[in-house]
Amino acid sequence: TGDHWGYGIEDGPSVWHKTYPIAQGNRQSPIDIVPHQASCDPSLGPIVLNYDHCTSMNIANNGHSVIVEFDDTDDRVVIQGGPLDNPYKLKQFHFHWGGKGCHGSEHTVAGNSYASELHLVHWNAVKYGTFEEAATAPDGLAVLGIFLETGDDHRWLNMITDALYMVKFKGSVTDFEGFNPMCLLPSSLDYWTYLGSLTTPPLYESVVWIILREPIMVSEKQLSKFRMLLLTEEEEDQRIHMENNFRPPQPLNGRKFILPEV
Ligand code: B30
Ligand code: ZN
Repeated sequence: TGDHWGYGIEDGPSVWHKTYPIAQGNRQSPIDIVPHQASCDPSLGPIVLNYDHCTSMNIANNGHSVIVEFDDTDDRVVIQGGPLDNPYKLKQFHFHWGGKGCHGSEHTVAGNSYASELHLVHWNAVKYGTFEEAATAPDGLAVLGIFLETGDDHRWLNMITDALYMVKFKGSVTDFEGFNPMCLLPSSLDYWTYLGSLTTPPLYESVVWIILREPIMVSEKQLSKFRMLLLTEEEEDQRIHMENNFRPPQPLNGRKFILPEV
C-alpha cells in the first residue's frame, strides 16, 4: 500500500508532520481531557445509538490496526443527538492499544491512560455523498471513543479476539458478519465532546469527538491477542508485532471540551 507512516521511531507520530503538515494544525487529536476544566452545556442532549440492524461485513488488518467494516448503504445504523446536528452512519470500528503492561489509549483523562481505546467511526451522509468526501469536511465525521481498562474478561470482546488469528498479517481480510458493537458499550453513555481530527494520517480536521466517560473492562489475556497481530505482510521475512499504535495527546490550542450537564 502507499502509506509510509507507522508508530516506530522513524515513521511515528513525531515525524508525521513532514508528510502531513496538518499534524501541526490547531484542532488535532487525541487530547488530554481534564474533567474539572470541561465547560458544561446543558443544551446538549444525550447520545442516541440506532444499532439495531447493524450489519458488520468483515474484519481486516490494515497494518496499523484491526478494523471491522459495516455495510453503510442504508441509513439504519446511526449515531445522533449530543453535539450532532443530524444522524451519522457507522462505517467501521477499530482499536488502539499498548505493549504488555503499557499504556495504549489515545485520549487521556487528567493525564492518565487506559490500556486501549475503541473508535466507532461514523460519517455525515446527510451533508456529504461519500465517506471520503465527509472525511475532509469540518463536520464530516463523528467518532465515538470508548476506553478499555484491564480487569475481568469481556464476554463479547472474545468475538473479536477469537477472530484475530484470521487477520494476523497486514493486508488480510476475512468475513465477519452479524457482529453488533452495541455489546461493546459501557452501561452509561455519559460523554465528553470536542472538535478534533483523525488520529492517524491523513489527520484531517473533520471529527466531532464523543468520548464515553465510563470505560469497559477487558482482560490482559484479551489484550495480548491484539499484540499477536503483525504489521508486516505474509511475504515478508520480518515479523513485527502490532503494538503501541496510539498517538500521544496534542495541544488543545484554546479548544473547549464540553460535558453535557449531569
Ligand atoms: S480515528 O478514529 O481518528 N483513529 C480514519 C478513520 C478514523 C480514524 C483514523 C483514520 C480513516 O478513515 N483513514 C483513512 C482511510 N484509511 C482506511 C483505514 O482503515 O484506516 C486508509 C488509510 O490507511 O489511510 Cu488506514
Ligand atoms: Zn482510531
